[in-house]
Amino acid sequence: MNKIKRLIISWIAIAFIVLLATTSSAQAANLPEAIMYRDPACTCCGSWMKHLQSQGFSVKNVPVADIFAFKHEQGVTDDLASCHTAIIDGYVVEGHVPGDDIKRLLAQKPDITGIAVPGMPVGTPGMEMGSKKDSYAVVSFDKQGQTKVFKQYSF
Ligand SMILES: [Cu+2]
Repeated sequence: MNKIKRLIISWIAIAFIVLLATTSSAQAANLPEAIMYRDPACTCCGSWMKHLQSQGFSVKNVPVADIFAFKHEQGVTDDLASCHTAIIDGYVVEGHVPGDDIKRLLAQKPDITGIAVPGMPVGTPGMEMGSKKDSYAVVSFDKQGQTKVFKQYSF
């Protein structure tokens, strides 16, 4: 009886591992590459990159000498600006945006330039400081300079 029980448990375990492996690889295959442009001296950019990788994105890391000139070229105003600027599937993703919001953006494909977390709020992915968390919003923006709340995080 015990032997059968153990056998069943190991079968379930194996099935679960196979399921996990196939789902995570399928997810990674469906996600477009994130190209992250950042100032060469930025360190929290690397922490955000690790967050994206943990969400299944592959990330290309591109240091840029004049990151603010690059931001302006991408339609990121000074009000929206943060440390890094990523291009993902044609969208601009500015700052410490959570991976889940990027996935929703890619699924919904709205007619906007991109989404941003302006500044560097504490507690955003890559800006963790213990239990400290700022409330913040992920905002969408378009070429006309219109911004809208895409997702509100309140703490
Ligand atoms: Cu940062």
